[in-house]
Amino acid sequence: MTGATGVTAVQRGAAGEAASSAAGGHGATTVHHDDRFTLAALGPISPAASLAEEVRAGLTGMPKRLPCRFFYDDDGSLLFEEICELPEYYVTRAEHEILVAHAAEIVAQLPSAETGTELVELGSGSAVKTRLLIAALLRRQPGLRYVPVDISRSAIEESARALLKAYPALRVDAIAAEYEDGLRYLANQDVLSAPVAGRAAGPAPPEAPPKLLLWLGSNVGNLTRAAAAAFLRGVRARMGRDDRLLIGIDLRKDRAVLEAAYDDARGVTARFNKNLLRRINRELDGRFDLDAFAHRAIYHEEDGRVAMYLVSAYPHEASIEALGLRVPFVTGEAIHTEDSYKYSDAEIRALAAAAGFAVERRWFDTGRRFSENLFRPAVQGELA
Ligand code: AVI
Repeated sequence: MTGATGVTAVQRGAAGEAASSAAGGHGATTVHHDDRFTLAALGPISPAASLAEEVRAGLTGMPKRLPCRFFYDDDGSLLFEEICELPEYYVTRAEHEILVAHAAEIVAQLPSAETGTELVELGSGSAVKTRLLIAALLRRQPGLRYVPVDISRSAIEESARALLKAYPALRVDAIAAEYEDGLRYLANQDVLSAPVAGRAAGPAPPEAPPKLLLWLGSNVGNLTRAAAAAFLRGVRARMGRDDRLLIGIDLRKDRAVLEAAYDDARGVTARFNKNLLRRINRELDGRFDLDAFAHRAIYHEEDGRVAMYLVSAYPHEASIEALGLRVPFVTGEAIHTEDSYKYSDAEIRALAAAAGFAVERRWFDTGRRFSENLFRPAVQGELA
């Protein structure tokens, strides 16, 4: 187990909580809670476009679209948690089933290391499923360092508190940041490898324990296939030979099952989708009438993608006062709000190869709806 936290020194603040800034040259703010928990809140290095910019571009373009990353304000995050409990939304349950059945096997598959493995999670959220892997790792090593990377600082703090209470041998060094900023920060702190152009699997920093990186929940599905491969190439460039990536990927299946999963009988997903308009009303002084739009989920089978739309029920105009914008809609006109890509086995192998990984092992739920995939950095020549 490493004792190093990878974050810079802290100064005691008046409230008894410690705070520092400019860790690792990233303008990071570190809040040190106690000797088993640190949190580095990173300012974005290259800030993503703001809601205002995306709304202007997306609603003045043709066809109209809004990016799905804006679903997740506080209300949207709560609605997403509700979605995860819905009978139709099998994704969360299927992945949970896999981890309950196979966490021990997954952990046994990792290269053994005297130092013990460290766990790095992208998009940890409430970390419910992660507990199964934490428990499995702690059965084979005396202590564990867990590094969750999530944009929501409050979600990280809440889940870290619960995990530290449940597992006395755990330490948590959390990072509140966008994934890519978090990964860059970890490389700068020598937790992950720094990418070197043209290198196969980068040498791990000296004496760094091997990492198990987690990217669960089929979050990869909300990227286009090309963007998913590009993002994973960046992750791979920061992994050492003995590091592994466990990635949860939803599988292609019947249209009826998929469309119900994204258009549930209770209308929770519809509210989640319309929350985008509510958010524009609230944050940009928008005048969207939510009843003028219907929620639609359509499986585009050829692309293997469930697309969500908000469809105008009749001709009307919505204004967004903060942008000085009037947005006209004709009957049936759609705003495209999300794609959720589903993968075949061949598409998962192709994704891994395109990102410089080999698929080491895979696990499925009993209904074979979802897959958990252990990727390892491919060695030079392996993918040729
Ligand atoms: C977060 N993401 C993986 C979800 C999905 O299944 O694509 C988001 C979601 N959208 C509607 N329901 C769930």
